[in-house]
Order: sequence, then structure tokens, then C-alpha cells
Amino acid sequence: QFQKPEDAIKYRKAAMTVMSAHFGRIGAMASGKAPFDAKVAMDNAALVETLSKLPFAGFVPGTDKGETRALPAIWTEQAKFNAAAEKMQGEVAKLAAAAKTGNLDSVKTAFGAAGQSCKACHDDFRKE
Ligand code: ASC
Repeated sequence: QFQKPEDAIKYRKAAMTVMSAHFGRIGAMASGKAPFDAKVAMDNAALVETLSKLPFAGFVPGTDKGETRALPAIWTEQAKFNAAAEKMQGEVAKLAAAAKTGNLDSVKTAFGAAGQSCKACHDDFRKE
């Protein structure tokens, strides 16, 4: 899928950047910084759900060097990394389902759990 290690690194970082942008739009509504718009929440959550499937193809072996904060544990503890990725994907799927209900409290709860799952993986597998 990738010609060079740096292509894989660039791909996964780009996917995470776009995912974060759409996740952040829901976060602004969850925290009250932006007015709640159920359609905006639903559209952004659907994008996050789709985008959550993308970054992991970029974690090919030999891509822990260069412009990346990826820790070697990604490859030495692959089962744990995959479990963390799947946990995040499950939580953002729940967020998309919550957003479809149009209920702000459900969105807030699901957003919090999804954010925790992002953070948990970053804490274990990302530098700093
Ligand atoms: C984001 C983003 C993350 C997560 C994390 C949640 O929007 O870029 O890495 O949410 O901060 O705790």
C-alpha cells in the first residue's frame, strides 16, 4: 500500500488529523462552546466513524523512525495496540449512534468515552 515508510507515517498522521478535526466539532458542542446542532453532530460523528478505520493501515513495521511519535510498543505489544484501536473504533461507533438520536446528553456521554479511548491509546503508544 505504501512505497516508503514515510508515506505510511504521513498517511496515518493525515487520517488522525482529519479525524481530530471532525471529532473536535462534536467536542465544541458537547462542551457548550458551540450551539448544539443535531445534524452537524450526526454528520461529523459519521465521518469520525469512517475515519477511525483508516490510520491503522499506516502502522506498518519499520515506521517508528522519522517524523513520528509512534512508540516501538505498537509493534512489540501488537495485541494490546490492536485492542486499543478496536476499543476506540467501538466508542466512535457508539458516538455515531448517539448522534443519530439527536440527544445532546447522549452525545456528551459518548463523546467523553470516545475521547478517553483516544487518550488511552496515546498514553501507551505515543511519545509525550
Ligand atoms: C482529540 C484529539 C485527541 C483526542 C484526545 C481526547 O480531539 O486530537 O487526541 O481528542 O485529546 O482526550
